[in-house]
Amino acid sequence: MSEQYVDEVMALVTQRNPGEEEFHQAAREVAESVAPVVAKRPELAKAKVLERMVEPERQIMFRVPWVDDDGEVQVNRGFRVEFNSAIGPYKGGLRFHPSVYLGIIKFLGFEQIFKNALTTTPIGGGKGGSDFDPKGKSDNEVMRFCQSFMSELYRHIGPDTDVPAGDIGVGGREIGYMFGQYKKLTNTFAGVLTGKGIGWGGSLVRTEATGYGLVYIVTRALADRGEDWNGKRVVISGSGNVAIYATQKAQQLGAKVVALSDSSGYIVDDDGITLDTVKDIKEVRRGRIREYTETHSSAKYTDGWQGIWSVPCDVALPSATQNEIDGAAAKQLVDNGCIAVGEGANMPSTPEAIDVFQQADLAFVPAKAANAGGVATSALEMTQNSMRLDWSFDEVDAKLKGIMNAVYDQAAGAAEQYGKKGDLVAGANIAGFLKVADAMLAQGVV
Ligand code: NDP
Ligand code: 2IT
Repeated sequence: MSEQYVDEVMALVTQRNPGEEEFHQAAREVAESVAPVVAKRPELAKAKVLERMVEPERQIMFRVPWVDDDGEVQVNRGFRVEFNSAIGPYKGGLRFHPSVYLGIIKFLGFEQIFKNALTTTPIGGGKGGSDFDPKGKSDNEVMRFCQSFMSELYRHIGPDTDVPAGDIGVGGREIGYMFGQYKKLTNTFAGVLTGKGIGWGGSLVRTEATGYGLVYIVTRALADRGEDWNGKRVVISGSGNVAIYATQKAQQLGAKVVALSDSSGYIVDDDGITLDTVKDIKEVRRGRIREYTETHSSAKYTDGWQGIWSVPCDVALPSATQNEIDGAAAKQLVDNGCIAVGEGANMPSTPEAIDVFQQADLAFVPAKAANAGGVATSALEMTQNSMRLDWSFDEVDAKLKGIMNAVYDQAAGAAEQYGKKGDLVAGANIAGFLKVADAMLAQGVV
């Protein structure tokens, strides 16, 4: 029954969404994990819960015209996929990257449903973005783009409807420009975006949250094996928001982070990465990771981002983008003695890579659990906006830690309950699915 059910759901997904390979990949993984659960609960099959979940409640695509610094008209495409609102308003980031098309936004929006359910906070799933490339654009160009993007998006979102945030290419600067435009168009000061600046509705810890949360949950996975971070060699891909704050927390807990990357290449510093240098290059100057070697003679730069997985490490935290670890890279990590992998990025491991990790029995914390700290802290920002109160850094950090523990417990608990002890991929998918599925059953066929 299970295999046939997966085939049926996937036939629907592939027919309806031709060419959207990343979405097919994300949907197949969830279908395979939850098929045995649906088999045990016929009411879920009868109500076609998964068949409804793979169809977004609403998809918006729009033109984003803007004028560059040379006076040329540019046209980009904007997206917002409002996937599932069974347990709360649509919630999820916006990605600005030239590779963005509907299939990327759909895989991200689909995964967001289950991730958000795991956070224990009341948020549904959605995602958006554009094929706009912020790299090399002036601040004024980014502002004009963000204003044009929001000139359409504003009519679809709201603090109780849909609350976007950042993702690749969208950080504090972009959220600021979009918030300003939303406020101007609607004449309301609303908690309609998260990741806002401190002092105008933002939450302390939101900037750090995804990276910190990743390290908190991997701490649990390590502890289950009698291990901790002390003295561990850590390789982290990317050098953006997630990678920087994962580095910071891992270092605070005694680990030695030896490698970081960007889409051009990677650096290795066996003395341990000096994070202030990376923050200056990436956050202040918006430069390239290669520049690190200009001030650190102990470091070596290599062209090409894939090579980072050949760097021997105890813990790997892929925190750049989807499908960045393939089967061969996973095998290299395992052969070099890696004992734990935590996915900071969304879907960074291919299905073949996940197979390699699971066969090797290392601690593998999948993205829906591992990077849930960012969106969880976004939900805490929404709470503070509703209360018109600001919590302290320590208060939010303590709540984030509590949530990451709860995410881990739910994923590990569901895995054990459904006969897959230690399989956090199955556990996270099942626990997230059941929370949303039960809400959908209660709310009828809508
Ligand atoms: P940033 O834009 O801050 O940083 C992205 C980093 O990844 C950059 O170093 C970038 O390099 C690199 N990168 C992006 N695309 C590619 C690519 N195709 N190949 C190689 N490297 C690439 O994004 P975030 O740190 O916010 O996001 C990183 C990952 O974490 C994404 O998968 C995102 O979906 C996920 N995530 C983010 C959350 C958040 O709160 N921000 C929450 C949960 C998950 P370059 O500068 O060269 O492009
Ligand atoms: O993938 C993600 O969870 C995010 N990019 C964060 C989403 C959010 O709403 O904070």
